[in-house]
Order: sequence, then C-alpha cells, then structure tokens
Amino acid sequence: MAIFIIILVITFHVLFTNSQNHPLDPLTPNELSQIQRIITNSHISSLPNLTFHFVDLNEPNKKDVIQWLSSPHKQNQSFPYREAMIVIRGGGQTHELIIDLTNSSIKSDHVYTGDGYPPNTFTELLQAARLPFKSSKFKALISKRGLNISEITCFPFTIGWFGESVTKRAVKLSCFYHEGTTNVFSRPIEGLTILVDIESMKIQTIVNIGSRRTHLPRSEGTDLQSSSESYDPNVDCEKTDEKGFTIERNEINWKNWRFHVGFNARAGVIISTASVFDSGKNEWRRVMYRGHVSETFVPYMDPSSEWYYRTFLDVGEFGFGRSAVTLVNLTDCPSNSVYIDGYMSGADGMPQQVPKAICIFERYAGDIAWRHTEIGIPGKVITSGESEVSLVVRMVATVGNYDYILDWEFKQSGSIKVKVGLTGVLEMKATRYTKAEEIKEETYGPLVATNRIGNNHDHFITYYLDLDIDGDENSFVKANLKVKKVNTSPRKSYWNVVKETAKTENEARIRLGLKASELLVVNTNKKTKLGNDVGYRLMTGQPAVSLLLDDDYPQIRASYTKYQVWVTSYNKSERWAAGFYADRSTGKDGLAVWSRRNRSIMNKDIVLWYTVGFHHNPCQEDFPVMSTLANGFELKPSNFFERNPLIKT
Ligand SMILES: *[C@@H]1O[C@H](CO)[C@@H](O)[C@H](O)[C@H]1NC(C)=O
Ligand SMILES: *[C@@H]1O[C@H](CO)[C@@H](O)[C@H](O)[C@H]1NC(C)=O
Ligand SMILES: *[C@@H]1O[C@H](CO)[C@@H](O)[C@H](O)[C@H]1NC(C)=O
Ligand SMILES: *[C@@H]1O[C@H](CO)[C@@H](O)[C@H](O)[C@H]1NC(C)=O
Ligand SMILES: *[C@@H]1O[C@H](CO)[C@@H](O)[C@H](O)[C@H]1NC(C)=O
Ligand SMILES: *[C@@H]1O[C@H](CO)[C@@H](O)[C@H](O)[C@H]1NC(C)=O
Ligand SMILES: *[C@@H]1O[C@H](CO)[C@@H](O)[C@H](O)[C@H]1NC(C)=O
Ligand SMILES: [Cu+2]
Repeated sequence: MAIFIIILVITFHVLFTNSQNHPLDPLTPNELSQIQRIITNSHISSLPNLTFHFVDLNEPNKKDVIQWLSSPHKQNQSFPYREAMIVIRGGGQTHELIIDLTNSSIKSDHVYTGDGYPPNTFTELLQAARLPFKSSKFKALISKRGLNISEITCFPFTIGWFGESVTKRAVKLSCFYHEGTTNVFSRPIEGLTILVDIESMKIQTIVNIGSRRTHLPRSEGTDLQSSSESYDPNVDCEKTDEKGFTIERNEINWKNWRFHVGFNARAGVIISTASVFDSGKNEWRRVMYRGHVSETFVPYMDPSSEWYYRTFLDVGEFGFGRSAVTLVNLTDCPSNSVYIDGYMSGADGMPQQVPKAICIFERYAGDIAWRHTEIGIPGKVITSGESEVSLVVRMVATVGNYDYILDWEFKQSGSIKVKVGLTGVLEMKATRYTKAEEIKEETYGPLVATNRIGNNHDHFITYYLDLDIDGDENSFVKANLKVKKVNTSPRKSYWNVVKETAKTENEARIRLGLKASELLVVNTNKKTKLGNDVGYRLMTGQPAVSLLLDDDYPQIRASYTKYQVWVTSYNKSERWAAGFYADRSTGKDGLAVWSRRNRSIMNKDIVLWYTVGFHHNPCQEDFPVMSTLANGFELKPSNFFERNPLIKT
C-alpha cells in the first residue's frame, strides 16, 4: 500500500452521439479542462501552492435523475443542470468548490476546517518519494549499510492518526532495494523510516534503528514471471464474436439488465440506475440506484515503532480510481471484452486518462444456470436446463503492493454478484530469521520466505449500495430462523422464519454469524400477485469484522468495520464510510457517526452498506506474488419476480 506513480500520456477521443448525456456520466476530459480553466481564471488562482485533490461530478438530486430517466422524451431533452465538486488546497487550506458547468461559474467556495485532509496528490507523493535522494544524511546511512543508492526506491505511506490534537499533512517513506529483481516490495530495507511534511515538502526526521534488523533479503527467487500463456476461457465458445450487449456512452443494455457505468478517482467503477426487465410484467423495474466501493481499511497487526502506523484507508487516502490500471486484454479480461477509459484530474487540474480502466464482457463460465432430469414419467427421461451466461464489469486497482480486482456480475436470474479478488505482493518485513523454529519472539506474522516476515493484516472493503427495489421506499428485514420444539410429532424440532423489520438505523447494524438470519431489502408498497412483499436478499460471503479494540486509534477511524451490515437513511452527502477527509481522520465523520442519529429507516429511501472482510495470516504461497483470494456477496431477487425469470412463459 504505497504508490507507483505513472505519468500518463493523454489523448482524447470524445465521441458525440445523438442521445443526451446521462446525468450521472463521469466528467469528460473537456469538462475537466473547463474546470481547470475556470479555477485558474478566478480569484482562487491567487492562492499560493494551488493543487487539485479531487474533482468529480456533483451528484445531481436523485429525484431529478429518476424523473429524467422515466421521461419518455429523455432522448431529446438534456438534463437541466450539470455541476462539479472540486476539492483543492491553496495557502495551507482546503477549499470545497461547486462549479456550474452550464455557465462556467463558481457557485460556492467553502473552506473546510474539520479534521482530516483530502488525498495527497500523486505529484506530492512523487516529490516526497524523491526527497531522500537529496538528503546527505540518508545517503550516508545507505552507504553505511553497504547499499548502492541507485538501486533504492522509496514509497510513501499514509500515517493514520494516533490521538494527536493537531495533525499535519505527512507521509512516512519506506525504502526497498530493487537490485537484481523486478519485485521491489520483496526486498524491504528494514529499520529506516523517513517522515516527510507534505505541506513544506521537507524531510522532518529520519529514523534509523539498530543494525540487528537490517538484514536485507536476497533477490534470488523473487521475480514475478508468468509460467504459462494467458488462456482465454471464452475462446472456445461459439458466441465469442458477439459481445452480447450494447453500450451507448456509459449505458449498458444486456439481456434483461440495463445500467450505467461511471468512474471517479475515489471509488473507481460506479454502477448506477440498474434496472431489470420483468417479462411477466413487460416493464423495467428498479433495483439499484448506485453501487460502488466506499472505503477500504487495511490495518497491519504490528505495533512496533516502524509498522504501527500502517492502518490504511486506501479509498479515502489514495483512491481506487486513482489507482486504476490499464487492463491487459486476455490476461485481465477475456477476448470479447469492451473497454472504457477512465478520466480524472491531475494535481494541476489537467485531465488524465487511464486507458482501458474498465472492461465489460459476457462470461460463459461453464456453470449451470438451472437444470432438471425428470424420471417420474414412465418410459421417459426428460432433461432440460440452461448454461449460465452473465455480464461482468471489472476494474483493477493497484494500490502499491496489492492489486484489488473489483467485479460486478449481472445474471439473468436477476442477481447482482459482487466480488473482490486480492492479489499482488505482500507487504513484508525483513528479518534475520531463515527458519521458523529459530523464532522465539513475537514477529507479528509468519516467515514466508528467507529473511522475510509476512505481517498479519486485514482487508475490509466496504460497499455503498443504494438499493431502490421497485421504487425509493424500502425497508430492511431480518428474517430470523427460530428453532421450535414440538411434542405432538415423532420429530422434536424444526425451524421457521420470524421476520423483523428494522425501524431505525440502530437496529440495522448486523454482526454476521451470531444468529441464522436472512437479510432482505423489501418494498412493502409493492406485492407479488401472491401477496408477498417484493424484495432482494443480501447473500453474504465469508464474514470478518475488525478484531481491534474499540479504543484503538485506527479502529476509531474505521469504527464501521465492527459490523458487516449497516442501513442508513439516504442522504446524498453520506457516501464515504470513513468520512470524506480520510487522510489523518479522527473518526468524527463516517458511517458509524451517521448511523448514531438513529433515523427511521422503515418505508424510507435507504442505503445498504456491506463490508467484505479478509483476515490475512500470510503463508509461503503468497510469495513472491499471491494467487487471487476472493470474497464477496450477492444481491438476489426474493419474491421480486412472480416466478423464476429464466423460464419464459
Ligand atoms: C425527438 O425529436 C425528434 C425530432 O425532433 C422526433 O422525431 C422524435 O419523435 C422525438 N423523440 C421523442 C422520444 O420525443
Ligand atoms: C449560472 O446559472 C445558474 C442557474 O443555472 C444561476 O443561478 C447563476 O446565477 C448563473 N451564474 C452566472 C455567473 O451567470
Ligand atoms: C550502482 O547501481 C547502478 C545502477 O544499477 C550501477 O550503474 C552502478 O555501477 C552501481 N554502483 C556500484 C558501486 O555498484
Ligand atoms: C508552498 O510550498 C512550498 C514547498 O513546496 C512551501 O515551502 C511553502 O511554505 C508553501 N507556501 C504556502 C503559503 O503554503
Ligand atoms: C482482445 O483480444 C482478442 C483476441 O486476440 C481480439 O479479438 C480483441 O480485438 C482484443 N481486444 C482489444 C480491445 O484489443
Ligand atoms: C446529510 O448528511 C450530512 C453529512 O452527514 C449532514 O450534515 C446533514 O445534516 C444531513 N442531512 C439531513 C437532511 O439529514
Ligand atoms: C433508536 O430509536 C429507537 C426508536 O425510537 C429506540 O427505541 C432506540 O432506543 C434508539 N437507539 C439508540 C441507540 O438511540
Ligand atoms: Cu492481505
């Protein structure tokens, strides 16, 4: 979790089509340039050291978007307004601006004075990472260790918050030795930490601790090489030539689904206005207004002076969109993929492109969507069934050493399956140990390769899921399985379902695994012909909650990770689970704080939050690079359709 800085060559191909822009379309390169011009021509340009930290669409009001989408004339009517929200720093302050893009005016300029900071720009991180090479003290320490300065790479790490009453924008650098390897993270230079003040862009301190732990792991066996050619699972399939869906600007139509794909520097891929076609009713029905990664929390389980601060909130501190990489055809995505580029602003406000940031493809996984063999009819064996074909939207965020594969999979059954795959290189600590049995002290993780400890840590990926099941007004239901005793039957027990609707936010915080429950988002205003409330069920994955103590500082900042499930009342400005200003945040903003308002969530526009968690106790197979480890969840129709939508009447 540090940053590779990639300088991008920017080319623009702006396509104009007859249809109007979707109001949730990401800002185009032209709009990003327009924003840059507006700001550099305004009073704000006089602020010293002006840097752009975040530029995004200022999300239009939900009711306006829904109204526009349902208008029969939308093809001919442009959405009435378009605004951008910009966070800049200048003169040592954080400014939040709203720009009206229709007449190029600055609508508001507000100075943020609360805790925490916007993400550091890549330019700042790059400058910080270069500082040691101008420091004679650092150079002397390196040569004292017998190392060659030309073989060193330093990476900036965010430093969290540990109760300080005044915080500064700062990062700590850790350095690695790339001599003889392409796997930079495999050769950590231990015991050397450089604190950089970002605001003055100066080294504050260089901490160099004893030579005991300075053992540098060797380069042998560290390279990352693929041992086989990429195999395309779709290649043998006859349907490979057709992509199977249409994409017009950012709107996707595929079989019984239609939805919008967006992108920003913080969340990365954003799925909006997803509706499913109900062939029984002959209409499109709303399922999800918006879904995206809201935050990640990656605390390392090492309280030593060199490692304690590694408690990353990657989405808020760096950005998944900012870390999006260009996808490689046939390795990252199959041959029938369509790619979408991602755009965002650089530190100077100029547009930057990530070519092929998102891929969309039909998947033929070789699975069975449904089947049955009927042998009950005398003299006949009847087999029917269908193979599974789904549509996947994929992005990869490479946040330093780790790669997060983010998939949204749409199924014709009406399900949306969300998967997070973790791969990449472990964050490792150099050690003198070469054998597990030599270790008699606490090392905070196992030996994963000669002279390397794989530090224990967690990954919590929290999703924002604004579900709108057949409309805005939804409720959250816990269908608890209750064991009943019987004495009037040869059986002694059975279970039935006792439904409980969460009335307020407080009742909708769930720690999974404590009791058998099905979790549902339902619309009690809409019923099936049989009279059941229409709904979608949250099928949870392997559950993991944060095990840190409540009063541990990183836990205070990410207190929402104590529960996997939360439901809040919809509020446009409540989207980022650890608060918008995550860098050096103090826990005063975020999901847990909003939920404490204990708003009513019955028959209201509600947002479901789900955290995919991994406790990672590394093993040797995670070296030199780990195989993909996946977890996720599924949103599955439950009394939404009159019957299985795969079986057409
Ligand atoms: C859009 O405008 C065109 C030309 O003005 C017209 O032919 C068409 O019917 C309109 N479509 C809708 C959906 O209003
Ligand atoms: C820009 O348009 C908005 C409404 O669309 C209006 O309120 C505002 O005054 C306009 N600003 C300028 C500078 O024209
Ligand atoms: C240090 O590394 C550089 C770059 O690999 C190399 O050109 C140089 O010869 C090395 N110097 C020493 C003293 O090994
Ligand atoms: C501008 O940045 C430089 C370092 O990049 C710093 O020394 C200076 O103090 C900053 N000025 C202000 C007003 O923040
Ligand atoms: C991906 O590879 C396939 C198979 O070689 C090719 O047909 C397709 O055009 C490639 N797609 C892109 C975007 O390069
Ligand atoms: C919406 O959320 C923001 C941020 O939490 C809060 O300041 C505001 O009061 C909320 N608005 C309503 C109507 O609850
Ligand atoms: C939340 O509100 C409900 C209903 O008003 C109330 O019973 C409950 O005690 C409240 N919980 C908290 C923690 O405020
Ligand atoms: Cu891990």
